[in-house]
Amino acid sequence: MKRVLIIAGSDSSGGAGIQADIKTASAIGLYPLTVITAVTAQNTKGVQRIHLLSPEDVKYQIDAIADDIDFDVIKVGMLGSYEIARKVIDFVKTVKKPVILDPVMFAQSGSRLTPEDIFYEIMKYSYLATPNFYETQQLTGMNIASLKDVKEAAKKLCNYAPRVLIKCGDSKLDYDVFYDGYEFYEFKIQRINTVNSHGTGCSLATAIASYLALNGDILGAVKMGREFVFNAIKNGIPLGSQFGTVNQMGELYKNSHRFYCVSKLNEAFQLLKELKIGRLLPEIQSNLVYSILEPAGIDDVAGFKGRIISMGEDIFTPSCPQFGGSKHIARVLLTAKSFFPELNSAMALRYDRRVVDQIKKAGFNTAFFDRKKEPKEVREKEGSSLDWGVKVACKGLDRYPDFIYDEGGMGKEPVIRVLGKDPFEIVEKIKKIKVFYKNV
Ligand code: PXL
Repeated sequence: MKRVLIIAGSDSSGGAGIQADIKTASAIGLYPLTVITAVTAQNTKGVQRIHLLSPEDVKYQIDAIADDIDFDVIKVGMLGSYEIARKVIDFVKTVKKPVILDPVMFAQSGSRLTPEDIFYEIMKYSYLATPNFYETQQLTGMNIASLKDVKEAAKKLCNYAPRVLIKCGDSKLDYDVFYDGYEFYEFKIQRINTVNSHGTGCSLATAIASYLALNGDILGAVKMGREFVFNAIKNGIPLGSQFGTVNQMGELYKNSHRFYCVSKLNEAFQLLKELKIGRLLPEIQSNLVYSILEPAGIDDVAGFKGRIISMGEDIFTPSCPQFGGSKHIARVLLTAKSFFPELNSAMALRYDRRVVDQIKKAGFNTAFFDRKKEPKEVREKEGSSLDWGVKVACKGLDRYPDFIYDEGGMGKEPVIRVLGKDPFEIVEKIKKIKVFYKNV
């Protein structure tokens, strides 16, 4: 496992600083070693207090690591004072490991965290510096108004650092600029409308350091780091009363859930195949879906694209399960899940009144909606019909329904929908009621 040595300050709100660095490195798969320079007391409203550790405290932490533990890359964030920077510079000029320097001057709230003249010297020992727009203006003394100005600033900064990534997300400009002393690379900024962006700068520098350690390619590391931060912003967490924080773990958890859902759907589908339930599928065919735990929409629900289809008693599917693979039954699930968050899986079956009677008799919890009562405006709005029906069926229930059925309507086949916490619960329920279809 690659290791990143992080030299940075602590942020009590957990969003930026060393907390962001640790989460970022861990999410990417590196082991974080930490040297803490300062303890800040802050929340989503601002920084209340900054306590700098003594230069000796910082040196002791550096020596403790350097004396015993190997690492692959260094990330430097908040330094706090010239004296602390001195200790860090004395260290980084002796090690032959790439240093990713985030020249942190201000917190997002505007509080000053480090005087800027510290950075000219440490930039010389860095592999890459990652100033944001304001830090770039401070460091160059320029008033930057265009992409051309950014490039000029990059050239100026490369009198100190060998490479720079100038982050323009907090300006009106549309591109971040990477300059390696030879060529410029422009990266289009994809903005997300959110207040939960605390921690982006720290996370980006650590992500770049981490990918550099893994791949050894700085341009690739910059690209991957930017994508990492984009996802962290996309998964941001509303926190406190003002600026929430990015979520470095969000995509990792989502992806591991996604993998889990797909493999479990495959397993459950094999069990369904063995049940020989071809004759239980509706005319419109069926689907079996499985949602991640906190879905944002149908793209977070896995299903079989092209549906599950029947031939005699057998069932088939033309595709592997994939996210966004189902439209109808995924929507049914998401609406039911808004009432009963424990529901994660659903499947459609052929309707027969006698089957429904037997399901009820067997003690299952059933719910019903009547398409004849569907309001005109719902009927006229494409795709809203099932949403309405499932809401009607779930409203007022104190436990989730095992089955939601309707008796059809103009051009709509009646359907029984099986619901459960996971696809295996669906398989078990179908196993129990399969015999009811034989009796009709
Ligand atoms: O994002 C810059 C930063 C770095 N380090 C610490 C911080 C912040 C911003 O708030 O608090 C400790």
